Amino acid sequence: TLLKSTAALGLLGLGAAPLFAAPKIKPAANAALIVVDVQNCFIEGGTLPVKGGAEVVPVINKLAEAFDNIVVTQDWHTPGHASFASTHSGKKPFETTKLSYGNQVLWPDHCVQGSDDAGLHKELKLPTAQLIIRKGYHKGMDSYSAFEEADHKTPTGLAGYLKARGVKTVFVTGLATDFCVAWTAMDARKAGFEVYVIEDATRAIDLNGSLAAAWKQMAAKGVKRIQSSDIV
Ligand code: VGL
Ligand code: ZN
Repeated sequence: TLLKSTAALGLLGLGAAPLFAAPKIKPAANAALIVVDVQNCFIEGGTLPVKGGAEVVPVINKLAEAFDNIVVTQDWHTPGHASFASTHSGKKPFETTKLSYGNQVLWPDHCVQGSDDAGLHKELKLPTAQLIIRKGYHKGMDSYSAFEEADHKTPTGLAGYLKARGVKTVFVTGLATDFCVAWTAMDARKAGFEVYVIEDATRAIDLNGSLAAAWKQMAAKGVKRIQSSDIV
């Protein structure tokens, strides 16, 4: 039986880890949790709701207890932002257009600077978070990534901040898996960090297969895909 064989493993000294416990990853002191865009705009009732978006909040609150360093991001657009469909005549949300830096998906107006819609979800509890980084604030350019804007040149300063604080590993959570989480995770790799995405602490938009594509691209760049149960 299973019980007998596990007991036998124990006798053989092969059962050093507690029986049936999930393998644990313990975030080191030089790790940071990045909480991407858990804002009202991306939650049901907001301007660009992500299905199940609110479900990440309790997962992230629990994960936060395991981290000394936490960085929070906010999508923070000007009115009339270049990523808004309403800015481009004849364009509808979820269509694409070509901007100076490349293709841009056009979104409903969302996360406008200073609006309640752009506020952090009120049940997010991150008392030890020390930095809020806002992105997408240049009117003519989007920024899915918390590290650099869509021209792949303009830095937000996050890589420098993390390096100055001795951070080597980042764990990325939040919204949306296939846009801001994925771009943040891939740019973190590019900046030289070890990177984990905690899948059940994210939810996706999944536009035309974007979720599967994002996981594939992240894997190709060495981003590790884990679950919150691997940590807490
Ligand atoms: C995001 C679409 C537009 C995100 C931001 O946070 O993933 N997605 N702006
Ligand atoms: Zn946006």
